[in-house]
Amino acid sequence: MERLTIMKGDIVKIKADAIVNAANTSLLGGGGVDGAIHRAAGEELLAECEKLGGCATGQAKITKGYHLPAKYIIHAPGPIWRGGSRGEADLLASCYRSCFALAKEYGLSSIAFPSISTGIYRYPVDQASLIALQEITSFLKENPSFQKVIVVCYNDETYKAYKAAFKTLEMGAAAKESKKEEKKEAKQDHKSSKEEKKEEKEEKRKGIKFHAFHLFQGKKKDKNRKKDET
Ligand code: AR6
Repeated sequence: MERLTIMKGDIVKIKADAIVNAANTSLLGGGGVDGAIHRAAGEELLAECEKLGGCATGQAKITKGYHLPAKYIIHAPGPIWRGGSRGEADLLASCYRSCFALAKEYGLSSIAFPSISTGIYRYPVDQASLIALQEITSFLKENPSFQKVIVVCYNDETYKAYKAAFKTLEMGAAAKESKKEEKKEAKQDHKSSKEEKKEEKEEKRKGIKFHAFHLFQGKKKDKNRKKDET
């Protein structure tokens, strides 16, 4: 089973242990995916959210899923895009990490994400998708028992951006892997040439010994011959 799925669809229909809501810091609902989740989950969701006291950007809080097929909703306010130099990338990565921390704390094994911050908060989706997938793939790598992460893209543009980002990351990983292999081979070459040199040295040493032995034997014979002559 593929542990990461990128699909087009509506996140409120996804049956997973948790779906993530691209919320705002009040946690009291809004437009976009937040509005859709509150409508589908029902009024009880707002009642629970009112007790949470908001949530900082980059952090996450969890509620029940109420009328959703998902058991839980993890609410994560993403950063508003302000040009990219106001810590947006770190805050967005932190959203994903905070969601995963809650998923682990609650013993969940499947989670669905929307593309946090790339709607009303205007984060460029080509950049946001790379950050999202980087966080997701490294979490999956570090948590082999976690079963499934689904990225639910609401429109074509988002879906294409995530597919492209996935390819970019895959190529990056492949390049890293082949560099590692090259380094390993070079190390082995170096080692074997070292071994060859050692063997050569050993051969030479033996050769010298052999030569010395013969020289010695020759001298001994000469001496004996001289002795006989006298
Ligand atoms: N399923 C999956 N994705 C969806 C859905 C859906 N049903 N509906 C929209 N999207 P946005 P943000 C996509 O604006 O940018 C709210 O008012 C959408 O196409 O929902 O983080 C909050 O209260 C886009 O790709 O969230 C905050 O004030 C992605 O979800 C603010 O918006 C995120 O778009 C948060 O803005």
